[in-house]
Amino acid sequence: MPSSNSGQITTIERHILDQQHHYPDASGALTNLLYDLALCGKIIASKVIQAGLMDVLGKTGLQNVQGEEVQKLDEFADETIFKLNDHTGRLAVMGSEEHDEIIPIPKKYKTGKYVLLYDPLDGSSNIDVNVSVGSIFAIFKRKSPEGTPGTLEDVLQPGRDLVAAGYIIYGSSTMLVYSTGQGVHGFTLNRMLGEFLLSHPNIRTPEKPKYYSVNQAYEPYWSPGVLRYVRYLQTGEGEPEKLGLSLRYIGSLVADFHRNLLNGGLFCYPADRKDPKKPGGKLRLLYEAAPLAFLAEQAGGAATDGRQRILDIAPASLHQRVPLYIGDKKLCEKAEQYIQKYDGAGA
Ligand code: P6P
Repeated sequence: MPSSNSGQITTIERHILDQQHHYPDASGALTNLLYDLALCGKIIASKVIQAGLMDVLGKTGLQNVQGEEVQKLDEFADETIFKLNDHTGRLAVMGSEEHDEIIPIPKKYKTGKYVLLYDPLDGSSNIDVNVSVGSIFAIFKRKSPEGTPGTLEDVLQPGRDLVAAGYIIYGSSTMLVYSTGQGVHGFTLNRMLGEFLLSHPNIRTPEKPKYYSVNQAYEPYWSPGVLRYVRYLQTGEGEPEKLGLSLRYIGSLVADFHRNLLNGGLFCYPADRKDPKKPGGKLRLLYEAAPLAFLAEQAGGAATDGRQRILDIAPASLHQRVPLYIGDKKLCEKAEQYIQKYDGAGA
């Protein structure tokens, strides 16, 4: 249950500023970048809640780099995040699920010391049926020299080097959940005030998981290790007692992740043989798996691709996909054990 935080009212701005005190050499750029992302969340939320009323439903007739139909809200969210961040002088470069290549800062603006990666509206196929969707962001420090245009190398960093990550979930309420490496904190948007207020300080994922989340329809395409692992999630084989997990799968990553973060559970999108073009599963490393893995670990959980820690994976490309097992730490470890045992050393 969200904490009343002993009656105190803490806005996200105040909280971000307080977080800055942990970094004596902080210039305030990261603080302001997080403010700007909170504002993006408010703007996108204002459109998402009207989705049924305004001409923002339906398709644009365009396809994104993933070959997926681009929903109008996808475009709006992508443009909002870009336009609020391209001129601030805080970023060296951006990367978005909606753009094939990295997005340079327009030449007329100064570049800054941070790199922003984002999935502007993940799960957008659910918008028309009123299922919660989310924006995911990941922030690195640039590696290329200050004052020069950002590069692909600035973007292709392992998640362990993240300085901040978070998501905004547009559901029954709009929440922003973020971490700068000092724990995970959740804020709920008070629409009257137009403020994100601290509602979930220091989120820790529960010791006892309640749910497992997987698209069971892909079972015919899983490896022996994955099959045995999912069977373990269902039966608790080898454990002194049943795991007692329920299956919950919304098909919207942020919604599935958020529920499991708060109530305890394991989300997985394993590698499968369903689509030869996506042998590593569907989810992307840089702006989905890695930022959520950062949060999961900060909240006492874990995230693996079935063989290694997500945060240790060095990205080879902007839209690289990875299998993802994320949430309860013990269940993540079990995934690696089953895959190691039944699929061998593998690639
Ligand atoms: P599937 C939504 O399209 C998404 O990218 C994630 O939000 C979600 O977890 C996943 O795809 C669902 O994929 O193959 O189960 O429909």
